[in-house]
Amino acid sequence: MKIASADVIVCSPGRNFVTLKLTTDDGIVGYGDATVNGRELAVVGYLREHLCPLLVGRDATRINDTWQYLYRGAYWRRGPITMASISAVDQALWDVNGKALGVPVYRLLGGQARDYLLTYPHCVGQTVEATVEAAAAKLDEGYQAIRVQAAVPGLATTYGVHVSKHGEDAAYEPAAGSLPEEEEWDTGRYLDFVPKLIKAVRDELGYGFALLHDSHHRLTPIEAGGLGKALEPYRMFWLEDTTPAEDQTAFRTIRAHTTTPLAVGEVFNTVWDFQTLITERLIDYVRMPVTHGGGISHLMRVLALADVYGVRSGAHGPSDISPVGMAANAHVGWVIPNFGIQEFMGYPELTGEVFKPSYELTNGLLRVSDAPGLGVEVDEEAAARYPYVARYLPVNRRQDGSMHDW
Ligand code: GCO
Ligand code: MG
Repeated sequence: MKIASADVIVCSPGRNFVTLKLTTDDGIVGYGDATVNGRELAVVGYLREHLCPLLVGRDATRINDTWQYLYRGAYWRRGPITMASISAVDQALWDVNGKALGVPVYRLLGGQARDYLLTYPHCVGQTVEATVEAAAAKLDEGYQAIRVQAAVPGLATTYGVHVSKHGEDAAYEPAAGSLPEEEEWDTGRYLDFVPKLIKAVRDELGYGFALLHDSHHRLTPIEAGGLGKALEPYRMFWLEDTTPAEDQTAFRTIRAHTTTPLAVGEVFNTVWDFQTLITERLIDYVRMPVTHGGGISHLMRVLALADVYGVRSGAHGPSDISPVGMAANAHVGWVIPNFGIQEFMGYPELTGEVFKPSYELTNGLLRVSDAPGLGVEVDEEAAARYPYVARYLPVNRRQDGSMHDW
């Protein structure tokens, strides 16, 4: 079974997605997600100009060799663009091989290890009261885990807390064609506010569910340690992305000051980003998803290392990872011993016109289907109706006008 063609589909049904399509000489089609939010066309260029020509004619059954060829064989390694591109190839090859054998990908990965995947949605609001209300509504729907974020009082804007008509975080979908929105940031106000928000959620709704919060990489190590400590009474499931992600040693300081469980890695892309964090037991959850972490093959290796050190999975699952990438996350979660939780933010309605996943989300529990491969169909005619739209994520400035970290 040889790869006969490699094509890149770029579409924007509600938001931008980059999808690699591999077709074999016997007509089997496999898909892989390569979406990098706000830098989509860089991945398109990497795939179209540099990887697709290498793929045509290769043996589609040699997933491992192709991975090594694209990673080890390249002089310029790692980085989000390279690893999302390799990931898309890897996902598409697993999809092809599952379909060729008539089995879901999870069967090729060793088979089912659990009956469902616990997921968490986003609960957001402009006030503490509105956020508690949003959280209560999700718990009523049956969710057993929730992430809460609210507008920080005194700041003109707070990332990710605008509620759009779909209940999505509209801040993730800035106006098309515009320059990045400039949001305001003040660490003191944030640190004063978050313990109050989390306390209100526990006081109003109790302790019978997993509670998560995301700091979006904006704190220093000692500030993060202090926040973790302040949140200890509220028994968080995790505190996510406290410090800028480049610095693995920052977690030594954070860990020394708090027992609040820590999650990081949604912007990581290889096992090397986790080497210190995992082997020194500095984190509790690996946020790296299949799409940005070199594919199913590479994420499985990272999670095998994590398992040795008592670290569990918690894959990134925002609406900027396509349903193909979400399915790939789900197949991995289905088979590994150290599954923790899966983020499932949800998608704009239009996304469903292009991507038809067969996984099912019921009462916050995600189940993969027995459809061959990854189990996601892509309607290319529908995709053609929604061409790419330039969109940026927002940036942050402190109140004195200087730039702040993501
Ligand atoms: C999350 C992420 C999102 C990201 C977004 C950027 O935990 O879901 O932090 O909030 O900001 O996916 O592309
Ligand atoms: Mg996050």
